[in-house]
Amino acid sequence: MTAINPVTDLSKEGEIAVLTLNSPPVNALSAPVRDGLADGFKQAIADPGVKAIVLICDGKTFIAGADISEFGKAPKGASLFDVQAAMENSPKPVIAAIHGTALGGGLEVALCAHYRVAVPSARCGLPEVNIGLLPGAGGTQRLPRIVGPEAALDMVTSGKHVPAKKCLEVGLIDALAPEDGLRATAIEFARTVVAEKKPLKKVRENNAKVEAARGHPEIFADFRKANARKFRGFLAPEFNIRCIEAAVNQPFEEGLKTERKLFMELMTGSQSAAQRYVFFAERQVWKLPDVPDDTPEIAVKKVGVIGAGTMGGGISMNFLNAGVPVTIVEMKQEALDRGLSVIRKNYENTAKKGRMTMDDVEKRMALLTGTLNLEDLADCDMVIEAVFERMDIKKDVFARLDGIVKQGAVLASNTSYLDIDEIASATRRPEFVIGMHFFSPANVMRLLEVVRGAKTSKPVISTAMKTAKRIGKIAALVGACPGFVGNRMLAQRQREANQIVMEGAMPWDVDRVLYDFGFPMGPFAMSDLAGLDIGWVKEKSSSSTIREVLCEMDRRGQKTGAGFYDYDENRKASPSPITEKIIQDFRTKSGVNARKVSDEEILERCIYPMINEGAKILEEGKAIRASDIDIVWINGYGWPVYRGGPMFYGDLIGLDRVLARMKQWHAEMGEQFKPSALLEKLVAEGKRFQDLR
Ligand code: T1G
Repeated sequence: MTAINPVTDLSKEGEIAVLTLNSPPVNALSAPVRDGLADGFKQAIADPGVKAIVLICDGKTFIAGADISEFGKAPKGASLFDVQAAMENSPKPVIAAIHGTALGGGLEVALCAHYRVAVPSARCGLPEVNIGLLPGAGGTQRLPRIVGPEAALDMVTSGKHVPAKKCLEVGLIDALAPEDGLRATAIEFARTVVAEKKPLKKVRENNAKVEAARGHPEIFADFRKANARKFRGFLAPEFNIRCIEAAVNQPFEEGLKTERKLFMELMTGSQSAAQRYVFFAERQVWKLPDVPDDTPEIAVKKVGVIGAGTMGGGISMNFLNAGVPVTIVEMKQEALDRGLSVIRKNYENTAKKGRMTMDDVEKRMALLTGTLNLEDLADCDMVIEAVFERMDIKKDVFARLDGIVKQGAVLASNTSYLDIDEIASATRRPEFVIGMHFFSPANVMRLLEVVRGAKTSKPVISTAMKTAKRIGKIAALVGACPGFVGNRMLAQRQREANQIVMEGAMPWDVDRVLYDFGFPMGPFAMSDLAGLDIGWVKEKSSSSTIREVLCEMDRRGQKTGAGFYDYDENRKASPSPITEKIIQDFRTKSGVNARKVSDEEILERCIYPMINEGAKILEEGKAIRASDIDIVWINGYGWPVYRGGPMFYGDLIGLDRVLARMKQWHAEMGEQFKPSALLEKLVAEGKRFQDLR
């Protein structure tokens, strides 16, 4: 065995050379890996004793793509294209042996081999679209030549990881190897290719499928139409489609040029920069500076949920989906029955859509127990309370839990706003109390805000975070403060959205600006969806806000067919002349002279105070890092991922610009715009949130 470089070895099994990469964690195509491949292939091809070459990786996976951390930096090392050319034009058969994931540049390298062998658990994909890019090493030209343009469109715009068995069916791989026999099988395969003088298959010459699609532009028109809503705002999906179009309509080399040009446009753009930032932010969020990974964890084998309403039901489903038994508690039999039947109905609907079997439904329901007795939670390892959002009720529940649940169990509250420390003070074990703030619908929304109290212990924090990962959530650890991270910043936006309407804009103007920015829905349409009467008490209503006036007129949102908007029978929203009149009357009553509020001002007034509040959250230590705040907003509040999150966006547009506006509004409109000290400091030092470590 010869060490080509620290991450590449070359060994020989008789006449078969085996080039082995070993660059943890995922054998990404870093400069050393590219150098190793270039030198390794050169040596193997030049070695007269070598008749074929097997490329294989040590560690948990085959090459998982280009090294994303190298993007945007000065290029070093061998060119990937040269490595691919050496493989494809090798006079000796090259076989790629795949385990784990062959993704992005990794699959593109494998597609330059003449044959591919994989273990059944392997998966292949071109997920570059998930980081705002496209396969930039020939993937958009070679993939459709194997799987056809339609399947290629689906793979490059979804970024899905295709299981090896499916890859075999569609011709992406040529043979399967036993899970524990990849290396031996690949070497044997190579020997067969040599012995039987099998052709050196170059994917680039495989034109049948792309030629068959020539003259059928409807393939692309239909695909664009079918996915317009899903791809809204993103550049990368459209650029990927254009590359597949080029594969159909242009000769291979021309198609490669088109791919290169479009790749560089995305690579140098802000969307991919944002999505690459989010890629690493989603991995950073789990790293807790003062709670090391090896912190002891409480084993969670049985979970209790208090409240079988919308949140309690959704929370329970997460655990049932993960195979964890749940006992759900309600006060009244009727409410319990309703809660249990909603959970079953949700599962049955999923089964109807073919996303699970009825057997799966029954398996999950068999793990669920309903009860009216809180005492039935005594042996739970974790209890999550999802009762009415009132402090007195929460404290009463926690005081009772304290007397019932076994010592050492995690006592969690799903409060979305209230003080975790005060809730914990109702028990004699505040160190076991933590906030686990789910987002509605709790079985769908990916985000979990894990709220550490002043006394919450590290094992409890570690348990909550690891439990979040176990139930498929992305969790951000945040500090206890009103509204935590998400709702605290949301309050800034809601306040300004309402204020801007008072000053002259209409709710649908504000919603349009935020919708065009990339949010799935604006604040007023969202309020209509949630219901304008949340927290509204009819008896106490005094027409003191536009929202109160709407509720008093029974315009409580979509559910009453009218709110800020009017809704038709299909719940399609349209600006309402009634609401417009209410707002104008309200301004007159409040002595406000309406003025034209520009779209630019609407956007800045809604977003900049959020960024400023995010800075305050960081300076108070209520979030570990700025990118955690971005993870909260992207996964819990619909912030468009291609804008990286509010803190990344602040860095992108320039914190000096945000500060200047905050100072202007502070002077013009008051304390609510007081700039964060951290924001002032970063601007003074010419730094960004991303520079904070
Ligand atoms: N580059 C750099 N670092 C990477 C990486 C990559 N491609 N993939 C993973 N890591 C790091 C990650 O940050 C983490 O680091 C550790 O590896 C483990 O990752 C020319 C342009 C492979 C399915 O998009 O999807 O090729 O936090 O926690 O859950 O066309 O990682 O430990 O310090 O995610 O087991 C295309 C990205 C690149 C695949 C493994 N490839 N990676 O998941 O581990 S663009 C991708 C993944 C490209 C070419 C183009 C997943 C995984 P740390 P992890 P995992």
